[in-house]
Amino acid sequence: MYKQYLDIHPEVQKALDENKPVIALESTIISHGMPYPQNVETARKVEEIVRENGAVPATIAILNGRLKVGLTDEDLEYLGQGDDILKASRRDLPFIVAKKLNGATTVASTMIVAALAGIKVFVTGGIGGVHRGAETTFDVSADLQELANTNVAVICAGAKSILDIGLTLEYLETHGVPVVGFKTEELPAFYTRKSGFSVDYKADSELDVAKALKAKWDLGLKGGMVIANPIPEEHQMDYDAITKAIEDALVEADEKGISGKESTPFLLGKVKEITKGKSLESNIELVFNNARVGSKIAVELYNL
Ligand code: PSU
Ligand code: MN
Repeated sequence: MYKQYLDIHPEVQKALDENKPVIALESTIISHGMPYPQNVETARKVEEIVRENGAVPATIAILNGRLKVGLTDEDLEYLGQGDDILKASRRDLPFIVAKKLNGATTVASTMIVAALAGIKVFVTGGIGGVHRGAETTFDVSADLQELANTNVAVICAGAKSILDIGLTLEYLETHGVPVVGFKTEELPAFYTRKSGFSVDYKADSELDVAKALKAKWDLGLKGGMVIANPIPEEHQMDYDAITKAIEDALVEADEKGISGKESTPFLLGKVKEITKGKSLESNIELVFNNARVGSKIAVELYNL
């Protein structure tokens, strides 16, 4: 039934048919997570890095209501510049598809479409989580429920401290989602390698992660895994500076009454403004790093 809604790029379909590693990539990071033209440049470069590391990239988005798995260069350009691209999470999919609209997929909806296409590994920058103040706002990203239910591994750079990292970890624990540190005992906090929180397990290699994924899914334990890969030392931000920038951004979001799906894009934009663009540079570098590690994990997984 679902196949009628999917458009899988021929290169991606070929890799899937030949049982070769494919990496899913999201598009909210392009349309709502970074400014133009760095967003499109980053998306292109990430696809290149995935190829260099032995996998086939499949950037996912919704165009004219079609669930696209693998995009053309013009598609990427459109997602980077278009002004009619909705931020599409799980709850948005039905109407965007039925009304033939355009949508950039979040971690949650990228996982959904990846799973429909048979893709097991997904690389991004950061996942959504439990927002600070969620005890009153109830703002908990749908990404967490998706990680609980959908069999796709997500390689990211940890959780940003625009979120309540402690509560995000508690939520993931409740839902049985392993949080794995890639060569680290400490959960990275996106812009920095430090967060003050521990991961559940440290993986020493890509193969370690691949073996754990295989075991999880062989055992019928549904859901994904968070593989947290720290930003490279030379690209991380000063801990105190980024903490202050995030706190100022949160205060402004509160004063302006920003909530719901606008919250994450607003905070990312503000942090970039406050850090005079430095946070964007770090963001781009950590995505490149995740693409390298994620592709190698996929290669190991497909060899098991
Ligand atoms: N974190 C980032 N950049 C992003 C996002 C998160 O550093 O672009 C996006 C991802 O697509 C993620 C979404 O799935 O924000 C979470 O939004 P929400 O909290 O509204 O679920
Ligand atoms: Mn939210």
